[in-house]
Amino acid sequence: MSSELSPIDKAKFVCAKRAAQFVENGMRVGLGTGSTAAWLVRCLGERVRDEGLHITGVPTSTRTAELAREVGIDVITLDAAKRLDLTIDGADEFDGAFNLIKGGGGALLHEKVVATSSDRMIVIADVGKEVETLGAFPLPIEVIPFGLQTTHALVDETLVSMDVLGRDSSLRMDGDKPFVTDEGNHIIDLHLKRIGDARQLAMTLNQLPGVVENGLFIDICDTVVLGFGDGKVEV
Ligand code: ABF
Repeated sequence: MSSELSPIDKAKFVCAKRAAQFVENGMRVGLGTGSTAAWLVRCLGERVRDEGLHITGVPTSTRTAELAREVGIDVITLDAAKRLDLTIDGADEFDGAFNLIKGGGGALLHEKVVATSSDRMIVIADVGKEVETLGAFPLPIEVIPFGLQTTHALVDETLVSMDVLGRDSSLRMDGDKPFVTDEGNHIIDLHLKRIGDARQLAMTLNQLPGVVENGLFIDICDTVVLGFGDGKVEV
């Protein structure tokens, strides 16, 4: 299958396939969202079918839940699973300390709740996601619909005092309407270019009323499985 793929898809496929090997029989596994995580779910489905692997999956989005069921993975809620052995998910950016920007796909809230309920988090990423300093990728924050414009203005004001290079922000749209998350919230993307102190920014953003969560994952991921366009994988 991998020989017909473009280099970027091959990179996503090979890291997902390698990461699927971390999953053992009986595990409760958090299943990420995005195109790389979709490869993971398909690879796990193959193991369920071909090796009789038995796992229960906790999906981080309705999209992932549908795909997991399609490929034969038992799906349960996080509350039913309580604690997870492992979460495997994609990312938009990761740095040398394995801190991440996530949420380009709009599922950051469920992704963070699931990842932090897991004994470990493995990120699967193509090599283009590796950065020296986070921030080139717009940082998503999830905000409640009530007082959306007021919260947006408060976020903009707050950015003025933060150690970042850019300070633009935009409400994520889906056609001519604001994008709606699985929790019925909206997303504001922060165009910061370079985030000097990611830990401080994450804490500050989450203290703003109206902000539910931000896409910075600090000290959550312990392993990155990196895929390259020529099919090479690094763990
Ligand atoms: C999710 O999918 C995210 O949090 C991240 O935004 C995105 C990565 O997408 P892809 O794997 O399609 O590049 O994991």
